[in-house]
Amino acid sequence: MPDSLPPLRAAAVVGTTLREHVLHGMHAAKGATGEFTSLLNHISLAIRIINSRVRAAGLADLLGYTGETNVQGESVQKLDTFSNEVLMNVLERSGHCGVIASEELDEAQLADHHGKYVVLFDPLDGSSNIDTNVGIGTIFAVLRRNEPKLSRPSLADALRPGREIVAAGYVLYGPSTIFVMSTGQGCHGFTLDPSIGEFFLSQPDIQVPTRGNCYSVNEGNFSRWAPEIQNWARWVKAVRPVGPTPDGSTPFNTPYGARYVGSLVADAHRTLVKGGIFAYPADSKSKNGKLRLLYEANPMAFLFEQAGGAAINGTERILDMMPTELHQRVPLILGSKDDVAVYRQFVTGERT
Ligand code: AMP
Ligand code: P6P
Repeated sequence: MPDSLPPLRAAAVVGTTLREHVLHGMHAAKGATGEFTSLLNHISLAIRIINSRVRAAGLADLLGYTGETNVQGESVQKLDTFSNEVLMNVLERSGHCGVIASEELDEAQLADHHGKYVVLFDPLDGSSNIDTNVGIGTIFAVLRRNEPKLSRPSLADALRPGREIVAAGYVLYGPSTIFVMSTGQGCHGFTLDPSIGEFFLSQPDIQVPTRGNCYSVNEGNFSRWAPEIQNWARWVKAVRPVGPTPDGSTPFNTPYGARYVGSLVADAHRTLVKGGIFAYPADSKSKNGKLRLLYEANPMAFLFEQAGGAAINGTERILDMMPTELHQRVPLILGSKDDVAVYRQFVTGERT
C-alpha cells in the first residue's frame, strides 16, 4: 500500500471509480485490515452480474415466474431467484460474512466460520414490475459482528438497530445503472459504464433538499389509512396561499406533485435526489406497513440520514428501532427533513 494515495479529484480524464473511492475509505480507516474493502468489492461484483442479466432478461428467458412463493408469500420471479443466488454465492465466497440474510430466504444463513460481517439484502426489489420494464433495484445493509472471533454467527448478529450499520446501498436498474452507497462518510452515487463494467463517481456527497414539492404514496390505500394519515394526504394536495406566513416562516408550497412508481428503489432515489416525501404507511390491511425493516427501511434510512434527510416509522427514527424478527415489516416515511417533520406532526396530532 503506497504511503498515501493521490487526492480524489473531480472527474479528470478518467473519472473516480468505485474501487478508488472505496480504497480511499480504507486508507482513511485507521487499522483497517482490508476485509471491509474486499466485502464492498464483492458486493460490487455481484451487482454487476445482476445488472448484466437484468439488462438482458427479456432475451435471456429470465422474465416470468418460477411458480414458487417466497417467505413473504410473494410469487418468485426468475430474476429474483437469479439475483438472490448471485448475491449468496459471491458473499459466501468472500469469506467475510458470518451471517447473510435475504428477503428471498426464510432463515438467515449462518457461516461455519467467524466472518466479521453481516449482510442483509433484498436482491431484486420491485420485482412485480420486472415484466413491465419499470425500474427495479437491489438494496443491502452491512453490520459488523461484535467479537466475531469469540462467538459463533447467530441471528442476533442481524437483529440490531440500523444505527449500527457500517455500510448500506442500493442499485437502481433504470435507464442507467446507479449505485448509491454510504459507509458513514456521506452518501455517494456511482453510474455504471456498461462498456467496461466499471462504476464511476457521478453524484458525490448527495444532499436531500430540506424541503421538496413532490409526494410519493400509493393513494389506492387511502380508505385503509388511519384518519391522521388521511389528513396528511389531504394537506399535501391542498392549494395554499403563497408568501410568508404571519410568523414570517416560509410556507409549504402545496399542492405537491404526485409521483409513485411502486418500486421502492425508484421512488426513494427520486426523493433522495429531488427532495419531497415517500411514504408507505401502515393501513388496515398491512398493520405494520409493507416494507421490511432490516433490508429495505434500515438501509434507505441510513442513506437518507447520510444525505441530510430523515426516515421515520411515523413517529420514531427508523434507525433507532430494535428489530425482533428477520422479516418484520415497518411503516416507512423517507425524505426531506421538513416534509418528514410535517408528516410526523399529523401522526402526533400537532397538525390536523
Ligand atoms: P476492516 O478491518 O477492513 O474489516 O475494517 C474495519 C472497519 O473500518 C470497517 O468495519 C469500517 O467501519 C472501516 N473501514 C474499513 N475499510 C473501509 C473503507 N474502505 N471505507 C470505509 N470504511 C472502512
Ligand atoms: P404497492 C415492490 O413490490 C415493493 O415491495 C416496493 O418496492 C414498493 O415500494 C412497494 O412494494 C409497492 O407496494 O402496495 O404500492 O404496490
